[in-house]
Formats: sequence, structure tokens, C-alpha cells
Amino acid sequence: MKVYMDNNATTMVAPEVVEAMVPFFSEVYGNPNSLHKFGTATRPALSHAIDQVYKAINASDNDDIVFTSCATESNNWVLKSVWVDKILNGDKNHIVTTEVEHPSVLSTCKFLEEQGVKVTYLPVNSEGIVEPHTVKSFITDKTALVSVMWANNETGMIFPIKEIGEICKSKGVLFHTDGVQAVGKIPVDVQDVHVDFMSMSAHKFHGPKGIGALYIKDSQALTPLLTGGEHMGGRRSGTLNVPYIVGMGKAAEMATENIEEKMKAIRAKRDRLEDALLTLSDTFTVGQREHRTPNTILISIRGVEGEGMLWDLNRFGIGASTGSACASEHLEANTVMLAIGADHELAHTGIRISLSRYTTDEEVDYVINHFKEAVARLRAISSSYAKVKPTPGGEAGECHIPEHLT
Ligand code: C6P
Repeated sequence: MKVYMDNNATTMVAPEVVEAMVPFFSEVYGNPNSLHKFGTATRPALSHAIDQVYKAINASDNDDIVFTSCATESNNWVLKSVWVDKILNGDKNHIVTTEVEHPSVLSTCKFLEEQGVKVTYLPVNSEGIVEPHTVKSFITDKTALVSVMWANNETGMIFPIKEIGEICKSKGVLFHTDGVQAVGKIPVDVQDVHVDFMSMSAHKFHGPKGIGALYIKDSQALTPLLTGGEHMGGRRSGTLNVPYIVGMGKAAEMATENIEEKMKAIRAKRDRLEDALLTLSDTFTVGQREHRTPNTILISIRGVEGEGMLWDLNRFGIGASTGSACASEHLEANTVMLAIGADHELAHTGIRISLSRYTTDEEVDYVINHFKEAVARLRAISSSYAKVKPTPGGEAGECHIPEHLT
């Protein structure tokens, strides 16, 4: 049996999405900017897809949604353009973000720091979220942008975006949110929550990889990252990727219709899985369930190394991760666990399990059984290893657990 439990890394493309995309590869393949019928034939499907994405996040007609190649591009675009518009060509010099953003935000902020921009990386609380009062206390009259994610990819924790948006609005500071892990998982309404910019990625909600979008409130000005043929009104040049835009539209529509019902069904499976895993000794999960996206668990099993668990689960066809997929090749510790105060050893025990609307009860049972067996096996191995070769300077498996995690 193969069980995919890494849906925060990417998702299966829904069959209906593939079906909607297929004609646009070899039947309706014109360039939408061309004036002939091959080109114009693509336009109804494009506008339908754009409408589907607008509806999915409740954007208004005054707003812009610009398609990009991925959320990494959307995040880069906002940060680098605000730097050009408000810092190089304005009187600001400061950006506020958090310690637990995705690397596409953090690395871009590091790049901007090298260019002389002052960046504040806000600490998170014991649940791994940044509190609104913390954001408020770091905004100055030199702050150009606040960038805080809507939901975290490693823990699923949902950030108080509404309150943070209000603070930014009242202070006259631009607000960007990385909405990648929120759109399609929880209700996202950009008319209810004040955000100037929001990044999205289709492959997180059963759309194709290689297509994302940036939501821009009130179509405000933003220096383009890609200049060229003036596509999308000059906001992002490059021939429009019609099949992928069609796929993103369909995926957004499917993920967000009856979202409350979908959330309820996923949450029931996630909670059953989490309850079962928490019966293992010395185990905890990060963040209260009610504050998380309904599909995510970040679990830590004391003394059991995350990578070892992943390999063992992989042998039984179960795909999970230790955190962000882009950090996994470097065998890095879980970044959120580090941010909430765990030491490196403990942060290396984190395992991210992320379900999808396609996860079945049978798959949940399979994971419960194999997870428990894998923990028993790895604990047995490490205790026999500890007998032969005691850890110098300490008890085997000894690590610092912050009080709020015990
Ligand atoms: N996170 C994960 O395993 P792209 O692939 O560029 O469309 O999305 C990047 C991205 C941006 N923001 C957040 C919050 C994300 O979770 C991701 C992708 C994957 O957590 C791969 S590193």
C-alpha cells in the first residue's frame, strides 16, 4: 500500500483538473495575445479561470490577481518590488517578517539585508505563531512592509492575520501574507481580512506545479519582477501558461466549494490519527489543533530521530516529512520547533504529517499501525545502541525540552 501524507509539500492533481487542462496543450494552444482565432480561442477559458480564482478568495473587481510561476516568485516579487518602490525610491528602510516564514521569504529578506535594508524577524510564541501586539511594537515610521504568513507549512498553525492586517492598515504600512498553506485548506476572504498582497500556489490545493498567483488589493502599483512583452497589463511578462492557469482555476474552485464540509471531514481523520499517535509515550504535537489547518500534525517523539522515522515509514510506502520539503535534503532541524525553543536534538525529532481531502480512513489506520511499529523498532535500536556505546557526557537521548513542550 502507498499512503501519501505530505500534502503540505505538494498534492496530487485532481483528475477533474487534469481533464480541464488537457485540451489546452494540443487543441486550443494559441497564444492568448495573438489576434487570430487560435489565440482568441483561449480567452474564454482564461477569463473563466481568473473568475474561479477571484471567487475562491472573494477578491473584488477592483483587485488584481496576477499569475506567476509559483509562490516563491510571488513572495520574491512583493519583497523586491516594495524594496524598489518604497526604500530605493522612497523614504522607508525597514521590513518586518517572522522567524518562521518559508525560505522564499526568509532568503529574500536576507538578500535585502545585504542591500542595506533593515529587517526585523519577529519571534513566535510557544504555539509557533506571532502575536499581533508583537507586530505592532516593531512597526516604525520607516517600515515599508509587514510580511506574515497566513498558515505555517510545518505546523499548520493559523496566524492572527485579521488583527495583523488591521494594525498595518491603521499604521499605513503595506501588508503581505504568504497564503500558500491557507488557500484551499481554510476559508480565505480578502474582503474580510485586510491584506495588500497575498501569495498563492496551485500545487498546494490539487492543482498543477509551476503556477501560482499574487493577489494585489485595489490593483495598486508594484514594480514588475519580470519585464518584457507587457503581458498581464505589464505586471508580469511572459506568455501566459494557459493550461496551468485553467488548472489553477479549476483546482481553486474545487478546493473552496463547500470548504467547511471538506475541513470537517479532513479534521476528523487528522484528529483520529493524532489521538492514536499521542498514545505513544513521550510524544507531543506542536500547537493546539483548533488553531491549525485541519490537515496538519507536527509530532515529536522523544529519542526518535525524524529522518530515521521517515526512512522506516518509507519502507512501508508512507510518505511524510520532517518539515519543509526544501529543507529536507540538508537534513535540517525543524525550523518552527527551533523557533519555539526546542534544542537541535529535539527539533530533529519533528515529523510533519499532512492529509488531504483524498485521504481515506483505511490509509489513516495503515499509518497508525506502521507509525507505532516504526517507533518501537527505532526505540529498540537506539536503546541497544546506547548500551554498547553510551553518549559521552550524558544519558542517551537526553535533550532539552522547553517547559511548555513537556
Ligand atoms: N512549501 C513545504 O514542504 P512554491 O513551491 O514556490 O509554489 O511554494 C513555496 C512555498 C511558499 N510558502 C509556503 C508557506 C510554502 O509552504 C511553500 C512550499 C513546501 O512546506 C515546499 S518547501
